[in-house]
Amino acid sequence: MKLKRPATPLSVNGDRVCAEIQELSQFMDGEPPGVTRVVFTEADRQARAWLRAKCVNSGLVTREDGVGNFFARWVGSEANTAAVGTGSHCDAIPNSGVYDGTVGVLGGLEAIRTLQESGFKPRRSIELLMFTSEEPTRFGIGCLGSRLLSGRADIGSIDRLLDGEEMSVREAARQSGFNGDLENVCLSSNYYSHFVELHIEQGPVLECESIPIGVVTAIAAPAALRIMFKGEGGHAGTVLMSGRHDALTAAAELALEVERAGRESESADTVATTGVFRPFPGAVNSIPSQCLLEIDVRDTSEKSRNRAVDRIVSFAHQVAGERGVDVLVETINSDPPAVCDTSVVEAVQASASAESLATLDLVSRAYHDSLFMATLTRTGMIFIPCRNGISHRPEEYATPEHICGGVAVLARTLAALSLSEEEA
Ligand code: HGY
Ligand code: MN
Ligand code: MN
Repeated sequence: MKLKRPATPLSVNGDRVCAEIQELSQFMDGEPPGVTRVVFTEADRQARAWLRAKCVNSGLVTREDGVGNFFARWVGSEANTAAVGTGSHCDAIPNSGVYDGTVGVLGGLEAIRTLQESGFKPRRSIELLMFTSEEPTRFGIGCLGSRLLSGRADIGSIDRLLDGEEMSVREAARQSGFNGDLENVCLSSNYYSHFVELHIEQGPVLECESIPIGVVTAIAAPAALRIMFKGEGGHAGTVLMSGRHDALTAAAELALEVERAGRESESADTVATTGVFRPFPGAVNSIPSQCLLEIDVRDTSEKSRNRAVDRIVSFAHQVAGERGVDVLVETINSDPPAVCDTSVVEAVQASASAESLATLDLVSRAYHDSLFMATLTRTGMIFIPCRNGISHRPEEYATPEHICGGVAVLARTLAALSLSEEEA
């Protein structure tokens, strides 16, 4: 597809966008240096208000849906044709970094302002999104907002999700000023013609190869399990070893099997992690009567991912039988991988060459809201390097130069897609 290129030269205001990324990080729960910003907390509400004001100041038309997905639209000359979307998330897992998600939200705003300031006139509207709850921190499932928005979420199962205080998604959304109407979050299939997300790579490849722009070709398939072992518990001093049904030791065996399932997979892309391990009651002189594990399994191939999941689940039942404990297995999510759309991939590559920036095609091992936007419209992602590939940690860092390069490529891509004739 030949894309018309915006004729105008672009200059990104790097000081502005980098200052805003730092400014946004001040809205946090907990203490620095790590950033924690859980969905629908006070820090999240402050960050949303701050972003909304920025977008209104840039002349964008803003709105929020029932679950808090935020939209800021630069209306194009053909306001009724399918728009071009860009954006990411601002929520942050506990004790994490400044750049995960925010580079895509504030980089998207900067790309729009760069185009505005260059005199570019969009044909299709260009719309910035900030998705609600990309991280699984509060409700246990990732990409909550984009799942609903793309129609990939079963509303009944979303209604059954409860946070640590037994609060539902709807109730928490209402407490943050949204109407909690989940039924009307889903967008029609012709709402967007394309979607592009700018994000830090969250891995080491671009930095190792000294390449400033990653062109994402696919997004790995994530699955998450919640497994609860229930034993008898009892007094640590009076219950002899032979009579024990210890939930924690069963869980410990499973956690090591999770690691083996990742390591021994026939696919080098399989990763398996026990991220949550919670014994109960957690007293030194009490044999754990329960132990909860939350397990994250991914691969670029859904088949390999499912093979690892099946191995973990059957081991859980086996070890429960051997140790005389009960086990409950729940699948939190099991999502297919996404393949990025060739027209968006081409647009990103052409934009990077217009900026004389080298590119590398790569697969995203992290999941993103683009995983679900890809089920709604033509979708692609632009990665920039992050230092030592570190993410989800306070040391997460992206240089101003790489941020500006990513924004410039995003701006050109949005401009080109806004002028494209491709139907939604
Ligand atoms: O877990 C992920 O892949 C994303 O960073 N939420
Ligand atoms: Mn993340
Ligand atoms: Mn992210």
